[in-house]
Amino acid sequence: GKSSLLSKMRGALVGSLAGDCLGNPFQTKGEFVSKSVLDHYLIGLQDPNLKVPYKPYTDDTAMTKNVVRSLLECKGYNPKDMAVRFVEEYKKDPKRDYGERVVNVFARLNMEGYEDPYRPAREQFDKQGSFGNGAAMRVAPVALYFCHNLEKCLEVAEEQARLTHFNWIAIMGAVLQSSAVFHALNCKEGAKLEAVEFVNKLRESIERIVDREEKTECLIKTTESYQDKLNKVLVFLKKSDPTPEHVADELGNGFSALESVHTAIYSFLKAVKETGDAKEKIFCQSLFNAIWIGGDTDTIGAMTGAISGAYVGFENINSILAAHLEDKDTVVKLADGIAEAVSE
Ligand code: 8NA
Ligand code: MG
Ligand code: MG
Ligand code: MG
Repeated sequence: GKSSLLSKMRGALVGSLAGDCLGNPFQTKGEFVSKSVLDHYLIGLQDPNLKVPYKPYTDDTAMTKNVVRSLLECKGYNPKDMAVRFVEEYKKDPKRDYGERVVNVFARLNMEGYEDPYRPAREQFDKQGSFGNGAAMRVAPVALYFCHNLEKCLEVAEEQARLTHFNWIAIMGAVLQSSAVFHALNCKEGAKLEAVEFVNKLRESIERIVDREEKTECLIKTTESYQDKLNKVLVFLKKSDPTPEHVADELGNGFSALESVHTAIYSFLKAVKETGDAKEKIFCQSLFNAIWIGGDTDTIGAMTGAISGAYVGFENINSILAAHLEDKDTVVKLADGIAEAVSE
């Protein structure tokens, strides 16, 4: 019903915020955090007596908020408006750990006056475009806004990616992540989530996008890599105790979209399996899984949190934990704005 949709939308955006804020302190280059340290951290944040400064968000949330604002203000996708919002947000508040090279796209957009908002991204990296996960990390609101229309969700996920990321790897990552959030949001209440079924839906989304596009060598290669890795997600879900090193090696934990989106999907599905699909446990467990794998923990955390939050709903995200997140109330209001827009 209407209230469950609202709860799932809040869950998705607060979930993404939580993954960003809580994953951020654990970004690593090589070392992994121990299970007990991470457990202690996440359990501690659910203690009502703990007084600590709020956990700040990073680029992931800064951009996600502006995807929402643009969709709401324009009543749909408007490339120029969204590009302007990304740039103005960055100018207002640049110290949010943006990707090293995406800031060059912002500078060129600003300089060129948004005449063609896709051009700066297209010309980056010798016209190969960025393969970073920056287009996937911010895409959750697209799945929320187009929650009744998968075709449109995937199309806008693809288009918004191109504002900053022209490489198929980055675009496909945004498509895959949008599909994961879409299907988590649209899971029927009470129905058990089957990993194989969920992954098959993600495969179909990738194929839908490929069907509409010119079959360049790059697209074919990227698609194969994405589908192969979805297989690996299922293989890893069957393993009893994979080490974080092993998961990082095989599924990835880096800032390429192909090294991170699958890891977020795996972190979510693993939590569903580990908790026996117990909604009140899934969210925290999924963040645990994501952060434990190390590397780009804020972004993999944000993507994992968006999927699992959309699945379990806001009431299954611990409210004491949520109170530690910078700007949580703003994010809740943005989710409510989308819920209102889609029910009109
Ligand atoms: P991006 O487009 O700058 O790409 C991220 C990184 O990937 C950059 O260092 C690029 O140089 C590299 N890269 C991307 N495409 C190519 C290519 N075709 N050839 C060679 N190198 C390439 O930024 P983004 O928006 O995709 O980045 C998202 C990630 O960066 C997220 O993890 C986000 O949180 C942020 N991040 C920031 C920091 C920080 O401390 N500033 C640390 C980690 C991640
Ligand atoms: Mg970040
Ligand atoms: Mg960061
Ligand atoms: Mg990151």
